Amino acid sequence: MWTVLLCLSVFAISGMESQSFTKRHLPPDSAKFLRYFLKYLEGMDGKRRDEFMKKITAPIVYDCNFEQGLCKWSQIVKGDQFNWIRAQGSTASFKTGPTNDHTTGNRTGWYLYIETSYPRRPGDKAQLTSPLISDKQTRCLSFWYHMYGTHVNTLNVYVMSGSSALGTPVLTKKGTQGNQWIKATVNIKPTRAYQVVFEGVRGASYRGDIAIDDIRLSMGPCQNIRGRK
Ligand SMILES: [Ca+2]
Ligand SMILES: [Ca+2]
Repeated sequence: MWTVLLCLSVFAISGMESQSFTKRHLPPDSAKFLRYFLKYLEGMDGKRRDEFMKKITAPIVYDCNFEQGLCKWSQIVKGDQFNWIRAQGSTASFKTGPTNDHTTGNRTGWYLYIETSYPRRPGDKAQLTSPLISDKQTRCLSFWYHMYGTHVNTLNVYVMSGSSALGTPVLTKKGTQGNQWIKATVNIKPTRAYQVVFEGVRGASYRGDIAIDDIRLSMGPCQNIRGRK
């Protein structure tokens, strides 16, 4: 029983990413749980403790809902033709793009999209990259995409490693998928340092907006849960 409670409180604590953690952040009873938890750790042998800590502190390295900005993602400025745009609500054109972001489901939420109106031309590409990830941990890349419009072209995801060439996409979605957010997951099993790159490709007309939201790169393989919203 205590183990479950302690684990739960530590999960909650480890979820407070990038916040400096102090006692005042804890609900009243959690300080007690923490004391028990530390005792519990003391009772473990070294190897078991290391394994346990590894499991419960497995970080979500990049978890971006675009509510505050691009997080650690950045635009590629060389080799593509345009940039992803951070936006709220509907895109500028009728019958293409999402109505709202995925995180909040309302007009206050932000997402990224490619605007395919003039002056964009067929085949123009916009690329977005993660920082270099240099450990060799298996990770699950998950994200939500929205591809709606009569001339939606392609969303590619690459795991670029070892050179500046993008290589073969690890995931490709083509054509309109309806006016809805859809979840995608991809396992990444790196053998060397890599960057994840999202690429939106413009189709034949302005009705080709492609949006992404809630990108996560979490530790461990994907749990294979798909969803729609
Ligand atoms: Ca969002
Ligand atoms: Ca660009």
